[in-house]
Amino acid sequence: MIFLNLFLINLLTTAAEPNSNIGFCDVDSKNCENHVDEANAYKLIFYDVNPPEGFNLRRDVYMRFAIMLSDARKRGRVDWRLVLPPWHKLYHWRSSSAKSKPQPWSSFFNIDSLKSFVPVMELHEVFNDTKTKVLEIDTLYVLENFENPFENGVFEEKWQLNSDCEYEGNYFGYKNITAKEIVCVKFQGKISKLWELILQHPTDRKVMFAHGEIPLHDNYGTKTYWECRKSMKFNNNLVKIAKDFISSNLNCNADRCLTYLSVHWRRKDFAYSRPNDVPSIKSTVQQINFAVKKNVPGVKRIFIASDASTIEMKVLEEQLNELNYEVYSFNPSDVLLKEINEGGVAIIDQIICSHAAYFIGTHESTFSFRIQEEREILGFDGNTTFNRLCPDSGLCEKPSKWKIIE
Ligand SMILES: Nc1nc2c(ncn2[C@@H]2O[C@H](COP(=O)(O)OP(=O)(O)O)[C@@H](O)[C@H]2O)c(=O)[nH]1
Ligand SMILES: *[C@@H]1O[C@H](CO)[C@@H](O)[C@H](O)[C@H]1NC(C)=O
Ligand SMILES: *[C@@H]1O[C@H](CO)[C@@H](O)[C@H](O)[C@H]1NC(C)=O
Ligand SMILES: *[C@@H]1O[C@H](CO)[C@@H](O)[C@H](O)[C@H]1NC(C)=O
Ligand SMILES: [Mg+2]
Repeated sequence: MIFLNLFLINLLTTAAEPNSNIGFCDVDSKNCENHVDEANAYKLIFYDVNPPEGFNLRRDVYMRFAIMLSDARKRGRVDWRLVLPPWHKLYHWRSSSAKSKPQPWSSFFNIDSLKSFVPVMELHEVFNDTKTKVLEIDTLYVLENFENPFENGVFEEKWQLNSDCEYEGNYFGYKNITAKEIVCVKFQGKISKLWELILQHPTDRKVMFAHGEIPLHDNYGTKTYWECRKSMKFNNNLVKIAKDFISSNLNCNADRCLTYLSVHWRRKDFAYSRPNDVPSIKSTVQQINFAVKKNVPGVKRIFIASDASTIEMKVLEEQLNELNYEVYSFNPSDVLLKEINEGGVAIIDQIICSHAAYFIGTHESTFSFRIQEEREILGFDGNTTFNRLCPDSGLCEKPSKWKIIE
């Protein structure tokens, strides 16, 4: 009962806040025809990720923030919106179209679906509601790791203000964003602990976190985790391109296909930074052949998703052809590549891998992890999903099974 009272008080005090804006029209009410100035009616959380991190780790960082906000809403803290950080100059994106302009999330994801889990805003929506020439963040918290996470032998959740440091990011590639105050904070622990920081400055309306990858999930793999994960549907156009490819090349029109095996063959930085986890071409071919014979005998079509060079791909393909397999990969035309860029191509590769009868991933690649989650959502037996390419020799640890919770 005490709990319920607290809950109600919390609900009343926080729910009143957004309405303080004159002329504000409640977004949650359906009879709202005019444009809603969400950026000023709500408080905003922005975040940024360590520049070298790739697309698929960034997807996990998004989930941490989205779940943090969703959990807070359940406790009555409803006056915050999460701003989706545009995708800018990702390390793995080399083409000129991807380099030039920051990309909104709608290029890759279905925004209505993201919003069904938690209210999010694109940065351009925030800009559209900004009356000044420069968007000013009230407080930018630059998160940093503690030097020794296990001080005195234990991992303790904690944070500590730290005077000397700078924001080394570039506000998602925009010159017209600044922060009134930059605060550096050593941080370790669950993401919900960020509220302690936010509440230090109760009048702030725009708060940003740099190094959003440092705070951890409160709980990994829970029901809420999967609700959030399911809401991360891809952009409809990308889904259509992938499904058309599966239908015309891989002879399947179902969600769970029986006609092909898929492989995520991660090369580039993995091939030289983790030689003990990544097989040679010859061993890759043997492992694929063995997996087909053992698990999906009769399958002739192999789909390869990879960041390998054209030469490596050609050698792999020839060796699989010799064993009578038909090899497929998604190669967009220049025009299509310009339209969807490397990010779109990677998502199409992931979608095609997700629908295969059997999937083999790369050890500890977040690109492979996201495919495995997609397959859990599609209802595949885990035995067809949690498989990895092994090194040519030595130990080959089995991948963890992250089973869906309904
Ligand atoms: N198209 C395509 N791109 C890939 C593939 N594997 C890796 N990449 C690219 O390389 C990046 C790898 O970074 P990340 O997403 O962090 O995954 P991780 O490094 O494997 O954990 C991806 O985001 C893609 O841009 C692949 O199979 N297909
Ligand atoms: C941008 O803001 C104006 C009013 O400030 C509004 O009429 C319009 O619908 C907004 N556009 C978008 C895309 O949100
Ligand atoms: C900042 O610059 C971008 C791109 O140049 C523009 O679209 C946006 O409206 C600007 N924001 C503000 C607040 O003026
Ligand atoms: C998956 O594989 C394990 C171990 O080989 C086996 O015990 C289990 O029955 C399999 N599950 C299904 C549904 O085939
Ligand atoms: Mg990476």
